[in-house]
Amino acid sequence: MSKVASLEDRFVGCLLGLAVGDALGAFFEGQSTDYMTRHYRSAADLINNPPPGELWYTDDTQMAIGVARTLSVCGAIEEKYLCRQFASNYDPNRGYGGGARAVIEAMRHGHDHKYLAADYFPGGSFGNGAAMRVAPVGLLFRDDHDGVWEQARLSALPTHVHPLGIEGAQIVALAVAMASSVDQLDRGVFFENLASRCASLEYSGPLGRARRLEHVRDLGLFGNGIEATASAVTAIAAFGLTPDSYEETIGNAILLGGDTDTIAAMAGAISGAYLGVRAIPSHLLGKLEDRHQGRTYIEQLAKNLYEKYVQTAE
Ligand code: F2R
Ligand code: MG
Ligand code: MG
Repeated sequence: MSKVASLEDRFVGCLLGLAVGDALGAFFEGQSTDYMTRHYRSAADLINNPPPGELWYTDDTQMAIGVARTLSVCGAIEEKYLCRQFASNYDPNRGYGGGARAVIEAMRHGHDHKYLAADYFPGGSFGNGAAMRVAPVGLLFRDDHDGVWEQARLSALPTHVHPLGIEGAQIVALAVAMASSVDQLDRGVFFENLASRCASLEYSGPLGRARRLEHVRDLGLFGNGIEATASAVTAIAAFGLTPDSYEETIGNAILLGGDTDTIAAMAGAISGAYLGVRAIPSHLLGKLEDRHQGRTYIEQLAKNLYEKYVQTAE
């Protein structure tokens, strides 16, 4: 399929695609695969019959807003500015992971958050919290894959110092960068570029298998958990399976159950970066919350990030 999305539409599609995937997935976070398949016949069934009421986003979008704002103001990850964003945006009702919550609360109270990030879990967190928020890095550094890799690492460090937590963020950021840069996805090149950058077999192995994925029934083999290794490749694989459909990509991700908001947030960001904002169903976009830092704010933030990209590229 040849697409007509402008680059600005892709920036907006990425951030709103993340928010809609997160907010729709949030209704089902923690449900089993069986529960999902008992209630929905297919991805289309879920997308066409979302739960009633507003789509309220979670920590995934709230932290991605902090990353996007840092990049649009600073032009790169600046640790202190990023931590201030995480701390000032923080709303504990948005469903944060336990380690992330402890680290951000330490930031808010001026305590030693770096110590907590390193020691709350042995070796640091390998949760998917760095991967779920990293998409804006892939957008701003889309022309520089080394830059994507390094900036994604820097964006992870305030909360996720474990190598697997960091590398999960790096592959999602690179997937966004590549998706935003091609009109026709070459799955072989896409997955090969991702796998060849990875230091860990935990990622390079599944990415190699995701390249050959043909049927949605096998998507769950990549995992549906809260660990970065059980979710980042899953999201990328969901996109690779149905690159021409935002609906199918996030619908299939959510039907897996488990960490539905986060897998759909990551898959939705990659899909939105590829297809542009018009690929997001308007009935879902219309239901996305639009108060403080809601839909209108996120759209403007994506446009600001695009402006920063244009200035940097000149
Ligand atoms: N936390 C949730 N969902 C559960 C509750 C939501 C509920 N609906 C509510 O409203 O309260 N979702 C969010 O958390 C995930 C991102 O988590 P993040 O930011 O990575 O946090 P954390 O705490 O660092 O890691 C998450 C879990 O991973 C395990 N873990 C991580 N590192 C570990 C290590 N070194 N050793 C052992 N376990 C480790 C722990 O179980 C952590 O709690 C997203 O799903 C987001 O949506
Ligand atoms: Mg969440
Ligand atoms: Mg989650």
